[in-house]
Amino acid sequence: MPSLADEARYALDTLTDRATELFHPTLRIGVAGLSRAGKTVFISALVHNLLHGGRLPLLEAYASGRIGKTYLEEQPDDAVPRFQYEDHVRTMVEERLWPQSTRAISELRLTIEFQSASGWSRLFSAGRLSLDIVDYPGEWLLDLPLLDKDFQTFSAESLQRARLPGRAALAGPFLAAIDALDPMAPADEPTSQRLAALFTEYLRRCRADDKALSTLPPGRFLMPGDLEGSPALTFAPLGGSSGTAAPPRNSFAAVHARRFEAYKTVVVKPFFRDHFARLDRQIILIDALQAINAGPDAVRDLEAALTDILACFRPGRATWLGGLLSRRIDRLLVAATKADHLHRDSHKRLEAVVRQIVARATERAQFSGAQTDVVAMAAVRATREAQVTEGRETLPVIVGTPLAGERIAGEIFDGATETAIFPGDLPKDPARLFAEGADGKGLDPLNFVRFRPPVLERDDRGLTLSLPHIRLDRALQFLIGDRLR
Ligand SMILES: Nc1nc2c(ncn2[C@@H]2O[C@H](COP(=O)(O)OP(=O)(O)OP(=O)(O)O)[C@@H](O)[C@H]2O)c(=O)[nH]1
Ligand SMILES: [Mg+2]
Repeated sequence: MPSLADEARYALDTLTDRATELFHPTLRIGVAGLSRAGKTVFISALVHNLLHGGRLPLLEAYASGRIGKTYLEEQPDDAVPRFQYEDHVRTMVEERLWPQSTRAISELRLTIEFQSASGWSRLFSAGRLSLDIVDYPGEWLLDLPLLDKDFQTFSAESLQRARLPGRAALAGPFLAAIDALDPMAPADEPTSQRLAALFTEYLRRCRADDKALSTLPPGRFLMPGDLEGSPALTFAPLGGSSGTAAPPRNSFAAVHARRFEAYKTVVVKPFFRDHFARLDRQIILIDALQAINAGPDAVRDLEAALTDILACFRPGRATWLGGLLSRRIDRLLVAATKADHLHRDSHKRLEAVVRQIVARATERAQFSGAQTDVVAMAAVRATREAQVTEGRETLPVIVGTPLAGERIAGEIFDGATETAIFPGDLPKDPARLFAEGADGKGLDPLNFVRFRPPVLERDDRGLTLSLPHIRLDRALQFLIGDRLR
């Protein structure tokens, strides 16, 4: 349960936010996704398209010509790193490379001036809406459920998952160490460090590209930052004790339990208070294609991660989170990015897969409340579509410039040559991607290479046009459209 002081502080924060909101309408949008999901590219493309008059026919206010000036402004939080928009765009547009991985939270304020659609509101003043866009790792979201768990529950759940078929092989050395340990024995630091290192290594292996399993908490173990080596990050889930007696002081069980609580205090609660509890809208980016390609284990795992995430957005009243979440997120979008890796014919199927993953997660998390939608999109479209005729067959292909070093069927690309690739099809029936016990047999793996960002076209005056995308405008309409009326 939260302490009274905590609660008073959150209430005050919310009040302050609301008061400012009266004079200066703002919308705080959280952009989350596991690492490499496409957050940085998404935010950069969104801002670039709004600033540079991109093609956004599905954003109603924009299509009907009601958007006036759009500009970047000083962000509201002085202690949060600024989202380095200009650098990211320069990398993509000038170097045609993708931005560097960003491992922490960052923020950017974009202000939109618009004409209200109703004559009545227009009478008073032109509308103005500031978007505070917050980029934060999805790993931090997965930590939130820890707030309602004690060390024993955390341990039991973690070990149970580690023994699942898809993970057991990756967890081997860690599980062996846990099985050999007596949690009631007096703790010693080298052993604790070794257990934490084995546990971290197991979490890291799950994230490796070919496995594509979703991350398990604690999220900060894979991105420790300046907490690296601190006690709050030097623990591991332990096997159960025999009997119910409290573990002896200074035993492994007692020390690790204390550190687990410290992790919640120094890592999870500040994130919740300073960032999560202040969001109005949320987009969750998922790399569904990577999971699909890795097989049913990875797809089910992604679904489990989404279930945990959705539970954070609608926690029960009696829980730590539920007691404090006064400002509820009212719109939540789950977006599969990188749809430009598929031909248009498969986009609807990709969306169907994501819809199914989200539906199952929603049901399991007993999530309701926020308006939810899903979209298959590409924040930056790196390919175009074409047809290739082989003998009598015509194949739908995508054309782009693979990054230097990418390979398909033994061919290694040089980063300069344009290539047509037949990406393959998603199955008509999404259920095939989940099939329990299946290893994806019968499904041809999709052909993936990472492409370079596209060459930007120039208009008559030689100005570069905005970054091309797929359905970014639909995502925007869902996230902010109602506030531009
Ligand atoms: N083709 C294509 N590739 C994309 C797109 N978005 C992201 N990518 C690829 O995905 C990679 C990761 O994208 P980022 O935006 O850096 O992902 P992130 O979620 O910010 O990752 P971290 O900062 O590491 O957490 C990029 O380097 C691209 O290779 C897209 O819209 N189209
Ligand atoms: Mg990033």
